Amino acid sequence: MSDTTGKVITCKAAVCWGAGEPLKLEDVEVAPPKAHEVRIKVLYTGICHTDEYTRSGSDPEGAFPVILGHEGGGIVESIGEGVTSVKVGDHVIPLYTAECRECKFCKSGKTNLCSSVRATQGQGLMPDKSSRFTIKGREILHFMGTSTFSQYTVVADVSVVAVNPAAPLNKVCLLGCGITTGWGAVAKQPGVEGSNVAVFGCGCVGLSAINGANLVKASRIIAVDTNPAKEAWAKKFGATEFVNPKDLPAGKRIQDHLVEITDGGLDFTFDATGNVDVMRAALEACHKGWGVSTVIGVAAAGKEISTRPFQLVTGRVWRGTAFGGVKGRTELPGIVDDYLKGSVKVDEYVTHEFSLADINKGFEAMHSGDCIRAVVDMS
Ligand code: NAD
Ligand code: DAO
Ligand code: ZN
Repeated sequence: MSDTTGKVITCKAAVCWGAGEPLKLEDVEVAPPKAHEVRIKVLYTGICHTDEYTRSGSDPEGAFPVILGHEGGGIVESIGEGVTSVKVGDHVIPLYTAECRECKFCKSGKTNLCSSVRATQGQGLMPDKSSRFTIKGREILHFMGTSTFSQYTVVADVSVVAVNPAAPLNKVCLLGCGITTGWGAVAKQPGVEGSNVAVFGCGCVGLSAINGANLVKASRIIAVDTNPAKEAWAKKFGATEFVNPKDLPAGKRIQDHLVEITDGGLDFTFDATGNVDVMRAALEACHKGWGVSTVIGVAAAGKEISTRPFQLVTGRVWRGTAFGGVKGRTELPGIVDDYLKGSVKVDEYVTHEFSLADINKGFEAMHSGDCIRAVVDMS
């Protein structure tokens, strides 16, 4: 038991007060965890596009004021009554995709989505419909059930997993979203071994999908990105080829080019751009009869996907995945161990590091085109 157990902790947090505003460093009060809740001292957090999506006001359902952040790593400071999933002192990763192991979804064996805290998480609240964050008595909302842009955060016990303490948290915090998402989307997709694969978008998520395709021994891994600087990145992560759609002859569509160079199309394609036109191209680049295209990217509000239905009638499959289909509490410790053994890349994604005071520079870096992931030191 620490000397802060049961007490309100006042600490620094980067608060988003409104859409489009830079985050503001504030003294925030963090209440002790209630039953089935865990208070975590956050040591590091990555910045991911979903944080920016809400900060910039692109999410029409984004609510303020809020403490963003969902790619974190820290140490359990205290636990509420009934918590058995973690203990004080554990090194943990908060999970924006909970795993209760009791709901219809968890028990289905068909999905990693979990309904246990879904409704309140979407409202920026803890399961009892209240917040643990205040500033001078004013309630501040949680985000994605994680809020890792605070030096202390409170999460539901189903939304956190203990990992090997030998793993550096300034790296494995990234397994809380982007890396696990890309890796899982490929590694958990049956049939990729020996197949040809195209990954559209070579950011953190796409590079991780490429790494996953390499690990499961896909025969051909074609990376597609409009940024020429991503060729070197893609090849470093295992791509066998790189195509920049901008280099194609005028009027030539990327899907037609890919179908030509693969004798009819890809066995598997993955969208890691969030662009709905790219999602269509990824589907239409699939081989007739069996090609499977997975949407990983999150599209801007109001966007819709389309293709000719004949693309599906003729045997292509269009699917999607959240958090790579990974069940966080069950599978993330093993992924951390695979990282420690050297099979899953993590360190390689960290291109920028910032202090909490400079967290807004991390958001600027994300728009620069040369940032794969920025990690923020929360101390
Ligand atoms: P990122 O911005 O770092 O990478 C996107 C890449 O796509 C960039 O390299 C960019 O140059 C490239 N790109 C942009 N337009 C393109 C085009 N027309 N053709 C080819 N390449 C193009 O983003 P990221 O962090 O890798 O995330 C990728 C997407 O995945 C985002 O939409 C993000 O919101 C989403 N995401 C989804 C999940 C999930 O669970 N499904 C989890 C994390 C992130
Ligand atoms: O269970 O209904 C649900 C929603 C689950 C949300 C999954 C979020 C997937 C996209 C996350 C984007 C990046 C963090
Ligand atoms: Zn569940």
